[in-house]
Amino acid sequence: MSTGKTALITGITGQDGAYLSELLLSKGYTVHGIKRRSSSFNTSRIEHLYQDPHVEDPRFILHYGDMTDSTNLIRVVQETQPDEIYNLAAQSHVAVSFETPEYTANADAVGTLRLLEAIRLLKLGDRTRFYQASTSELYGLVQEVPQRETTPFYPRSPYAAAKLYAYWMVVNYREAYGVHASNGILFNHESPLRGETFVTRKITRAAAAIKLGLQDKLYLGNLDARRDWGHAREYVRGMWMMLQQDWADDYVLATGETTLVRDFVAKAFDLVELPLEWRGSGVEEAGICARTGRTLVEVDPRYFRPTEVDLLIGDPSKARERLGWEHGTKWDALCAEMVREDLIAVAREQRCSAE
Ligand code: NDP
Ligand code: GDR
Repeated sequence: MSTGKTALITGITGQDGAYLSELLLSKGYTVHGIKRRSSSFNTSRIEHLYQDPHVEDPRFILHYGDMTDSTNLIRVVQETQPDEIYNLAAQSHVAVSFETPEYTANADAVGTLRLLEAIRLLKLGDRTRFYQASTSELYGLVQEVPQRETTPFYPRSPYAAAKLYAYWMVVNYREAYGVHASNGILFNHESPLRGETFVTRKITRAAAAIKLGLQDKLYLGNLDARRDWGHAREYVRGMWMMLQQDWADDYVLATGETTLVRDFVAKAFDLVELPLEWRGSGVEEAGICARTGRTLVEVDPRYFRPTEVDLLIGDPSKARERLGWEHGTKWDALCAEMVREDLIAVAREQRCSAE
């Protein structure tokens, strides 16, 4: 049943866009999403939500667009007149941002400004609430642990620097024009829908593929980085909660627990019954299967970043106290869910290629 509320989601085809769409549809929203034109399908995460546009009063509607195209964004905002905009679109891969710094700035930094300007130009400031997908990458070089809303920022990548600009534009539009605009400073959140080149999914997919005999080895970069990993489904609920408050504000969403990349790898391989022993150190480090003696994990310096974020651990107290937000899934349960889903997905691909 419709609540009459309308949301516009940029980045609807991504991990968070898919979970947020499900959440808002379940709450009776009409959901509009901006998707990029692509030469191959980019809607696999939201296919189950697709509605034939010919049905009467569709509640899930996609529009072509791009964060680098102001006129497109203004037109879509004007046509949809959203009560809530969730700006999730971004070139979101930190390592890729070192290769494409200018594009990352255009999409992630100026793209956010374009949307805020659309709200201002269309005089929607009294109606439209705005959520910005800010990030724990803003903290970068460790200044304080755990990191909270008041911790100073020190971005360590073109991605983080672009997100820093977006963060401050959100604060500025809130203060200068009274826009109900909030930053969610979200720590890493993962799921079976996570992109396959982010480290958790790369690991769980490789563990499944090695177990099923489709891959020999997993190559990784820095195994010593620590991340605060939560479940994406729980984090999109926090995004929605921020926009239901009377006053816009900025909130950290995190679990408060941090884990080494190396430990996530070990857990995933344990789950597929290929327990690892670590040998060597630095670029020589390798994960050897304790049962067979086979080398399953190697370090490849190609995956090192020019500047790294060594330690992320967030303090979600403000979100807990003011929003009532809680996370439920711990990193090892998250890892288990991802491995389970990847075993199913890889086995399905194996069957298809055999047919
Ligand atoms: P994904 O990479 O899974 O999704 C990014 C989305 O943005 C995709 O829909 C992508 O489209 C779209 N997109 C990329 N560039 C453009 C562009 N130029 N114009 C329009 N759309 C574009 O990211 P997540 O879902 O994981 O993250 C959502 C947001 O939250 C991102 O802004 C990310 O930076 C931020 N974030 C993520 C965290 C996490 O741990 N997941 C933590 C903190 C912040 P396509 O499918 O065509 O590529
Ligand atoms: P991150 O996530 O950079 O934290 O950004 P990612 O999973 O890419 O890296 C996490 C850590 O793992 C190390 N690492 C590797 N990373 C990748 N991708 N591939 C590897 O082979 C590999 N080996 C080791 C990385 O060096 C890093 O330390 C994510 C994104 O979703 C951002 O958009 C978001 O803002 C932040 O999380 C919070």
